[in-house]
Amino acid sequence: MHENLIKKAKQILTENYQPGGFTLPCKNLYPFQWLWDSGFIAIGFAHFDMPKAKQEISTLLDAQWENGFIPHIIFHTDTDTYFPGADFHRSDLHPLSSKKYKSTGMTQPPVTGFVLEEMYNISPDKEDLLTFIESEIDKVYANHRYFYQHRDINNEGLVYIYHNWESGTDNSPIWDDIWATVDSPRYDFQRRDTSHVDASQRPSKREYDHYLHIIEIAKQHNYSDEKIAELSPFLVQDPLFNAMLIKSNESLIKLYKRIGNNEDKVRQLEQWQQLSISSFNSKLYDEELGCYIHYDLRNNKPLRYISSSSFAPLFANIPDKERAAEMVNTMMTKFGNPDQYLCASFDPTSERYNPKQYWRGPVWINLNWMLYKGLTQYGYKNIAERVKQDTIALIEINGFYEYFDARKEAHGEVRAGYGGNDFSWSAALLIDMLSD
Ligand code: 9WN
Repeated sequence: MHENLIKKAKQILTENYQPGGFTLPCKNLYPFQWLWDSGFIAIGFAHFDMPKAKQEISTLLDAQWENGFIPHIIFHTDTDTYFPGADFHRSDLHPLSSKKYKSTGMTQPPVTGFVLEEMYNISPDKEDLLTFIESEIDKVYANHRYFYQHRDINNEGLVYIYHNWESGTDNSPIWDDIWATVDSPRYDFQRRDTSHVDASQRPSKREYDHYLHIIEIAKQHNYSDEKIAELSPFLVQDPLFNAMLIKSNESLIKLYKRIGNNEDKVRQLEQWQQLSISSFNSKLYDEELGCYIHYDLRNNKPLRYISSSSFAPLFANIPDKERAAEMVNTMMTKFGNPDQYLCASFDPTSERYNPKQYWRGPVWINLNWMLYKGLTQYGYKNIAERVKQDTIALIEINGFYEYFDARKEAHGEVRAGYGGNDFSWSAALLIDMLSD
């Protein structure tokens, strides 16, 4: 079943793979290596080309900074078809940045730990994979140590992000509340994304002003974590980001135990994990909304909106069974109407919902993949199956787009897949879902 889809998905990944040992998220639109894309891509490759899956992760970790930080974009080439590029980000300002690669000075959701575990589970040759994991796992551990040392300013086990691009959900309507507090300059710059993709499917010019403004502040202080924590107008505890960290902690614990002789690291990870899960549950859960939400650390207030990130904690085993039931109820009431594909990226009943624009509403395959896994884990087999079938349908009808309209009526006569086409993680994660 779905042989043609799988064949096409493999072809996309193979064609997006680059001589530098990494895979483009999407030709033209995203011409470098991105952190969380690489993780998802490695899971896809693991099913049919393990050497490429390993190479993807090794290249990513090779760009790690001396303090354990892993950047969100690694600029492997000088192409100027993406804005803002290496010359704008200036990772060289940070004293501990990579001397080998130019990169951004911000990160993305820490997926690498659980990606190693997924690769291990997929591989028929466990011994070979364990050898590979042994060679890379300490770098991932160092990355987690970086987060707990530098991004957890209240020592509560919850790390902050200082830029919307760190969230991965770049222009979520949740950030509107933050932008309303920021008086960013109006910059003069030439965008590249809107020459590849219809502007109505991308963030606005004003939003880009904010994005650049935060980077300017960080650069003025050579990307010092302490200064960023003090000065960035955007300082958020994001449930998706923290759930990824927690999920990856869990994977590191399991993998270190399998490798053996790493008791100190296991003990440290377990300590982090305990604090993180307990604070996550006490601080980020909104009883009234029945799901997890973001917390604005800069302005000290919860951001009370429902997005697909609100349900990602299911993937990381964070809620207990009772809470999981509440979350599923919220999800199905707000996002689960039969005339909608699961799962919109933002609350379809909100006035901020936009079904065509990027992270303001469309369905994204990486979030669907996490939800599928999370729902399965908690025993919601039927809803998990619906997420899977919706994912297949969206790709079958439209192609391997970056994001999709959640409204069923929008599909058919016209294409309702948006953003970039032949998008790598859509291909990679479909391969994984279809292998189940
Ligand atoms: C900025 C690469 C990345 C994804 C993000 C997605 C988009 C970049 C952009 O593309 O962000 O990082 O230029 O819009 O929002 O999640 O990692 O696919």
